[in-house]
Amino acid sequence: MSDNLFSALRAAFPADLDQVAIETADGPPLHYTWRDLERGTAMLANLLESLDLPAGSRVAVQTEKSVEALMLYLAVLRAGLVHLPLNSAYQSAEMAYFIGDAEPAVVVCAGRSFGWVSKLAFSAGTAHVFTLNDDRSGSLLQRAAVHSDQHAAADREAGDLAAILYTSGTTGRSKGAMLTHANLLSNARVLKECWGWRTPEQGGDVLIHALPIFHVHGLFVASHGALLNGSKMIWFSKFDPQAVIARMPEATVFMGVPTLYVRLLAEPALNREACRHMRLFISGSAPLLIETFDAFRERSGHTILERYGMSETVMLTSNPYDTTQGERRGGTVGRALAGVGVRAVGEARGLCATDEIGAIEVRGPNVFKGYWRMPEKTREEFTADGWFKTGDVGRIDAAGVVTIVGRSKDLIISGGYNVYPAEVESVLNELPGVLESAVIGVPHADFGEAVVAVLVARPGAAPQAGALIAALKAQIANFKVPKQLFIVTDLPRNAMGKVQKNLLREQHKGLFGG
Ligand code: MCA
Ligand code: AMP
Repeated sequence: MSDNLFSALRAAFPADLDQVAIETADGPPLHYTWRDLERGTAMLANLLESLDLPAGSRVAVQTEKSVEALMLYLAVLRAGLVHLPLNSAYQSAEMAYFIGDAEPAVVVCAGRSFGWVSKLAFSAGTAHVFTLNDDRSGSLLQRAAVHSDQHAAADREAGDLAAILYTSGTTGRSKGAMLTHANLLSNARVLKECWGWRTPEQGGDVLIHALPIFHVHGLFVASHGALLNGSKMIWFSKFDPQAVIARMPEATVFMGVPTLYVRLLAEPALNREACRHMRLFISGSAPLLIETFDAFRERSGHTILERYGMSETVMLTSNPYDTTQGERRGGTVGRALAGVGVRAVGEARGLCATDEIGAIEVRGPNVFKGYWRMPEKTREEFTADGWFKTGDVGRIDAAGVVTIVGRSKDLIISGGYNVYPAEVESVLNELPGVLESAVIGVPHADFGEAVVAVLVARPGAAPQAGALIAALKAQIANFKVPKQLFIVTDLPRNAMGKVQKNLLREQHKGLFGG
């Protein structure tokens, strides 16, 4: 019996394949039935198989969000290949790194980026570059159209790779987290139970899908949740708070990063009546402020369920769905999911006492296989007894409820996207007139944290903030670009010469009313 994740998702499709599986919510509505997903993924999988790729080949995808892009992901699984999703905001230097490191056999990009992406891909040895646009045009679908709509999913073992997700490194290179079919399926099954997904026989669920599909939250947690339950999705290619609220009367489940909740709250239309039909609101990817948690309960009558995870581990903990098992506590991320181990470890590597703050370490069937072609780094991130070091700092109470209080990794989470200061600093330091820089995260009312840069000019140079921002925009994804940039004479340093980012954060904490 094959352990291909696609086969498990396919087995959960409803018996009546002519029901609507996905309805698009922006533009004229398109209705994709379960049969459309079955046939579309078969044709794409047959196209991929016709390329005769070696086992374990990577398929790198940088496109806008579309149902076809989701089908491509499913087809990659179905064909037994490895999916490599990339943020559509990545610029050429970032793409060059990912393509060079992952050496994908196939790259799929938006038609408008074909020129530069194909150049990068072909020079890195990629054999096939296809285009896929969000209006269903492009060479990928054209080529798939001539293939059969029947396809037997490739046999895959539980430990075979299903996807690689790049997470930026705190120092140096971005790391590709290798996730297996079993990592993803075990997690999806646990979440199905934990969040009480209702099968069609139980009245069914309808998910509002408004997150990007190049990260764990939108691609795995949200899509797997609906697919494994045979539930319909209302599909937004971009988050639009007013439009999402307008569709709530037809839906039951919504998943978002905290910024989406902040933006929903800014809409007067968000009220109990609008949320009457909803069953569950889930938040994750970044800390949900208690103010947002409280305001949402007040306005909607719903208590947001916060959970915690990582690209390397998929989901780790969750507040309870069933409130007879405890209340959903704002500011906490709940208990370890079934089968997942979570512990807090102190400075001297001893286990923390109840409520004592320590480094969070985890293990379980959901924990990834290692970093792509980085055995050393992989070893460093696991303890001798096999626990993965998350880089998050937290405490665990007597009931096992986890509270994340900070991070030991120098990481900014802005609107649910991770930004590594070291990466932004290294690009900034190369710009003309810049001697050195420090990049920090400061509270931001909308994004949770915003990126801010403080830099020192080279002697005799007078770099202009506007020009530096423009230069950064050409080199790195827009969400990493500092929202403000300060030019100073010196960076504050401690006796060891290390930049005191805590002082800079304190100095700039009021910038964005966070
Ligand atoms: C957009 N901008 C941002 C961000 N997004 N700036 C900082 N942080 C951001 N997250 C800026 C752009 O650079 C641009 O600026 C301007 O906002 C408008 O861009 P646009 O794309 O139109 O923005 P938007 O549509 O309003 O997007 C905001 C968003 C989006 C909807 C909050 O960022 C988003 O979908 N975030 C979700 C990320 C996510 O799915 N994370 C899950 C990771 P300019 O005009 O100056 O260029 S998975 C994960 O972390 C784990 C494992 C987990 O636990 O889930
Ligand atoms: P990523 O590398 O994108 O997978 O981001 C994973 C990181 O997001 C975790 O290590 C945490 O720092 C953070 N994170 C995810 N969910 C939460 C949450 N509910 N509360 C606080 N931080 C979170």
